[in-house]
Amino acid sequence: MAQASIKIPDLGTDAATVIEILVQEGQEIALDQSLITLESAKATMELPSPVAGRLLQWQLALGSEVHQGDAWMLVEVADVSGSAPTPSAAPAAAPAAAPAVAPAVAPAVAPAAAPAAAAPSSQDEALVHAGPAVRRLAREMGIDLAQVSGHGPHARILKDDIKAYVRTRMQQASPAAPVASDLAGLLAAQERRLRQAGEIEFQPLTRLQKLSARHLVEVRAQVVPVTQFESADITELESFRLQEKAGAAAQGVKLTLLPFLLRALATMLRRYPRFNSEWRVDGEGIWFKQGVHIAVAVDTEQGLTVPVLHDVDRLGIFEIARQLEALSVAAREQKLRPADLSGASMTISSLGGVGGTAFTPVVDLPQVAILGVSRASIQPVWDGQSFQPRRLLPLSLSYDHRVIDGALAARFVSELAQLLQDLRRLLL
Ligand code: CAO
Repeated sequence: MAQASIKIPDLGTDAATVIEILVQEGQEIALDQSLITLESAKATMELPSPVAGRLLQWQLALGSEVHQGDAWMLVEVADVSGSAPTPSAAPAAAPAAAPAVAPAVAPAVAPAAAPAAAAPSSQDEALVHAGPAVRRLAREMGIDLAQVSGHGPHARILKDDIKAYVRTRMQQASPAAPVASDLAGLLAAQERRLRQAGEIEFQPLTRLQKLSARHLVEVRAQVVPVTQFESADITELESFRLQEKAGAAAQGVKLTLLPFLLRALATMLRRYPRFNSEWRVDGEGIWFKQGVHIAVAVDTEQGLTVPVLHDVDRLGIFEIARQLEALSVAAREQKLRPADLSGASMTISSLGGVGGTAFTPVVDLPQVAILGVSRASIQPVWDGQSFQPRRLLPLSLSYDHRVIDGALAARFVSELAQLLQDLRRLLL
């Protein structure tokens, strides 16, 4: 028997908040047993135990914000392989849930002041990963480092993260906002203005919605978005799908259009590596990724989540359909695991089941592109002699113009449309 201090693994996201603790100290825990529930900007997920043994002590608390590498728990284990035992337990993560979601504003960059509850605490500051130069810069600019998301290795905060944070705060500080000395003043002014127009009702956001709002604002401050539209003739694809649908159902597979899109997109990511890349945070270059992993936006009661299908380029359509179904059920039941949320090359956001002719999806940093899919419909298409009824699928490709230029994006999406028009091209 040995004691091991277990650290938080890669969560597939910068930070997450502990919203549920499922096991008591002193209890026996099994390998892969869900121990805590976390909520990040991407999803709610359960964190499974990497070891079997007896839980001696939690090293985090309900409401804590945790990152990869933070202390998680002390466990008495028979076999510590795969974990990182340390004789002295690391301190529990600081309870940072409130500052993580509260709109704290650094006085140096915005006219509005931070609420007292979100004032920088020296404990939070001490726990963040940042080098001396970055800490000095933050001090000079009056920025609370605990409020900044790090994008370096192990979520380390870089100078670029500070610059992005400042840009975000400046954009949030709307010049049209009422002048008030504190958040309470801003809230009161907003409510007064709203009441002048009649009855109002306040509805709180879920934690997932608050976190994803914060993430979206960060994305807007960094990505340079452009959207390229295309339509794919899926007449043959749709008749093939309908022909195979009953056979698939007999094997327990729900064969919708999406698995075909995922497979075609995976082929495109192999052919166009730039779409499977990531902007290096210092702005000096681009990282290219090897694996082809595609995230799919899934609508849940708590908000939008984006589980990831891994190695899609190596999977058949039925297997993709099976995994997609399993992931969307897990997302809706809040049973996603960190591995289900990490490593996406690109995202597909399909509104085809809902409607609409086109939209401009938001690139989900650190990815560089996202494919939006709207509802297919039958349209008259000129074949040189007459109009033919063809089923056209609207595609909206948003991309980060820092990494991808317009001609490349246009080529990418038109070749994708060709693939969907004739699936035999997947073999080429
Ligand atoms: N055009 C026409 N029909 C479409 C279509 C499209 N673009 N996309 C799907 N369909 C069809 C499917 O083929 C299926 O048809 P059948 O009933 O004949 O088999 C039907 O619509 C229902 O599909 P579905 O929505 O149940 O399944 P899916 O695989 O297409 O999508 C999932 C799965 C999880 C992505 C979906 O349930 C979902 O959550 N969509 C919302 C995603 C979202 O909110 N995105 C917005 C993000 S930006 O805020």
